[in-house]
Amino acid sequence: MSDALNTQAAQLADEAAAALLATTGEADLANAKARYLGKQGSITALLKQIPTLEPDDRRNAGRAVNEAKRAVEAVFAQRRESLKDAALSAGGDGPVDVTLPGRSGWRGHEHPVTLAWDAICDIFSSMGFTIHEGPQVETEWHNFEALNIPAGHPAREMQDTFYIEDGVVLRTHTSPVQIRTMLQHEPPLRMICPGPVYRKDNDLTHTPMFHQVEGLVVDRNTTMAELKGVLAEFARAFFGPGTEVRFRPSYFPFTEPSAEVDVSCVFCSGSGCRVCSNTGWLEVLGSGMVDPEVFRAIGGDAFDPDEVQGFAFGMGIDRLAMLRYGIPDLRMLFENDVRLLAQF
Ligand code: 2U9
Repeated sequence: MSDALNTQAAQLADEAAAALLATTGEADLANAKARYLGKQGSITALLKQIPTLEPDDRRNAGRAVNEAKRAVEAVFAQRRESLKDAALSAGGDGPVDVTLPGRSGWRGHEHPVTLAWDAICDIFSSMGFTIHEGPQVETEWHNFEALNIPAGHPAREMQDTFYIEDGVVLRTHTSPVQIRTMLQHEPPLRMICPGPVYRKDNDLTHTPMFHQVEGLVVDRNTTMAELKGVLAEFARAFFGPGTEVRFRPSYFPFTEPSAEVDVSCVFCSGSGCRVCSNTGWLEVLGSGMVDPEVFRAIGGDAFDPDEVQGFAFGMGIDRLAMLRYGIPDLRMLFENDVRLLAQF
């Protein structure tokens, strides 16, 4: 009787091992195990027969059936590991580790020019300036004539300006927005106008489209001292409280007197480096008192140059973004390489 049980146990162990090794997945493996070792399993059935045997036979058969059981359990464990490894190396759905942190989704980033644009608008808004935008396709009158840039002026040359048709251009600066605003609003005026502008320029430091922000203040008692105060305040808010400012005489057709504004180098704090060509200063702004000819172009009584004065300024947003965020090459702003953008 015990011999028969021994033989059966050995046969079942072989059969079970083959069945377990032939399984292809976790569920399959669990079913195979249950067929042999589960409550209704065939090896379990042999175990149940042992107490019915004669005492001598019981010991023999018990050893043989338990050996078969252990062998099958070992094959089961081995097969479970190899199925797990295969699933992991196939990248398939191996066992899920619920303690792993979730993968965050891809989020977009604000472009450095947008960040600088918003920072500039915030600073001037806090000083009481309103923000205006206008058309990018402009008449020659709004873009040039009204700004004291008459026909024949070098800025109006075909090689500098994109002409759409006779008398119509892509704006070369945002100044026409101020002209349009003055035609619609009476003084006092305190405004800035950010936006894209276009010039036929394309080299290391120029792109055919770039971004400007210009400002204009018109009131009865506006002075150059206020211009200096506003721009020094802006420079400190944008580049940091330790920023120094200096004004140098300059020339623009639409302002008189005119001044260029330098800030102490944001990289070396004025001690001299490659970025500031060892001068300690960076040129960032143009400015001046509005030329009375510009007010005369607006016409009417509201902007009578004997009654009101104004100051104006202009700067390149792209250049300010490069200085603020330490971007070394202008072209990086227009390539839209996500390795750069993802840092903002
Ligand atoms: C009106 C009257 C005057 C705007 C001004 C500048 C000086 C200036 C440059 C800075 C770098 C352009 O981006 S840039 O190349 N701009 O230097 N702009 S004053 O003056 C105005 C504007 C509008 C009605």
